[in-house]
Formats: sequence, structure tokens, C-alpha cells
Amino acid sequence: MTMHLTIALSKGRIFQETLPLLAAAGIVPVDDPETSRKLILDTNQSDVKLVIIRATDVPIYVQHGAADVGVAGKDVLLEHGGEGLYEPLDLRIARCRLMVAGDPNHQPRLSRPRIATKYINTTRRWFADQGRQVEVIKLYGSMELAPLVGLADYIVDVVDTGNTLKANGLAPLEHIANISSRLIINKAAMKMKHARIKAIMEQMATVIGA
Ligand code: PRT
Ligand code: MG
Repeated sequence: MTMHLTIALSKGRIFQETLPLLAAAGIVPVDDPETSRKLILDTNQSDVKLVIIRATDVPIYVQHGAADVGVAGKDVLLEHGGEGLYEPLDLRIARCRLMVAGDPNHQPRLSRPRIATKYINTTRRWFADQGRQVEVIKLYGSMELAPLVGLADYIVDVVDTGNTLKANGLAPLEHIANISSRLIINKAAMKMKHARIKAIMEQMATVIGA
């Protein structure tokens, strides 16, 4: 019986930065997701497939066993909650910081400041843990716009260079967490396909120096 292995990845920076780690594990995709319209990519290994999905969907596929293994940002994992997943390896890629940001000269409304974010669970937890009353507004992208049009007093978003904030007259104000991408494993797959997954983890670990 052959043990098929499905690996979930998002396009863009995570795919690009995971490629050398996959290569260290002897896995090389046959198609390029930036040019191919395929959602399931073959690799040089006939029993290994890559599924290319939105970054926030990666832990959902792995949790439900639609993929055995995935790569997801810690920001996405904090928001997902990590149910049904192991998170054994920090891949140290796609690094950034999860921050509260805003216009440093803005006077927030006195009652409950409004926070716009796609990270609603993490944001609620951050403010609740400090006993600060806020109203959280869920957005799906372009968080930086919200303070500019009066939709929110602050945003919670990931920041890398800070150039996007600066270009919109915003600044990082509070540091919530350092973020990097993690290897995640479905709990049942970790048992059923243990040798295969352990080998991949060890080969990846050698190149990240963990
Ligand atoms: O883009 P899409 O809506 O499809 O999904 P996504 O944004 O969730 O995926 P993607 O591929 O953009 O990000 C995947 C993961 O990369 C995130 O979950 C983070 O863990 C990580 N990462 C690292 C980042 C960044 N750096 C980053 N800079 N994710 C997003 N950004 C955004 C940031 O929010 C800002 O708007 O890039 C913009 C530029 O950042 P600055 O600070 O360099 O200007
Ligand atoms: Mg993006």
C-alpha cells in the first residue's frame, strides 16, 4: 500500500519560501502555482501532491485531514486556534510582527475605540486580557484604509517593513506577537504516516538550522 501525502500551501511568499525546504525533503513541484491554474500540483514524487489554497484556509484543510501537512503563518494559526493540529516546527520564513497600528495623532473615541482587523479572535483576546473595552470590526483586506476613512480608530495587522503603514500616515503602536510560518500536521496523519512525515520534518529542520 502506498501512503499518499498531501501538503497544503498558499501562493506567494509562503510558497516561494517553502520551496527550498521542500527541496531539502526531496520534493520538487512540477508546476508553478503563479502561472498554472491547477489547484492540485504534482511533484517529482508520484505519491506527494501540493494543494494551493488561501493562507487562512490552510489550517482548516489540515485540521479536517484534506491535507496531511501544511505551512501557515502563526498569525493565521493564532486566529484559527490550532484545533486538530500539531505545530512541530518553526520554519522561520515569512517573518513579520502582529501589531496594533494607527495614526499617532488621532484622538480615539472616548467610549470604546474601534479596531478593524481580519484577526478578530486574536484582537479580542489582546484587548480583553488587558481589560480594555473595544469594538472589533471584521475586515477581509486593506486594513490600512479603515483609520483613513473613519471606519476605525486602530487596526491590527501584520507588519514587515512598515512601509505600507507609513505610506498611509499610520505607525505601529503595540507589538502583539512575532510571526513566522509553521509546519502543521493533521493529528491522525501524524500517527498513520508517521515515518514519512518525520523524515520530511527532519530534512526540513536541517536547512532551517532548528
Ligand atoms: O494575500 P491574500 O489575501 O491571498 O492572503 P494573505 O494576505 O493571508 O496571504 P499572504 O500570502 O499575503 O501572507 C501569508 C503569510 O505571510 C501571512 O499569514 C503572514 O504570516 C506572512 N507575512 C509576512 C505577511 C507579511 N510578511 C506582510 N508584510 N503577510 C502579509 N503582509 C502584508 C502586510 O499586512 C501589509 O499590508 O504585506 C503588506 C506590506 O507589509 P510592509 O510592512 O512590508 O509594508
Ligand atoms: Mg496578502
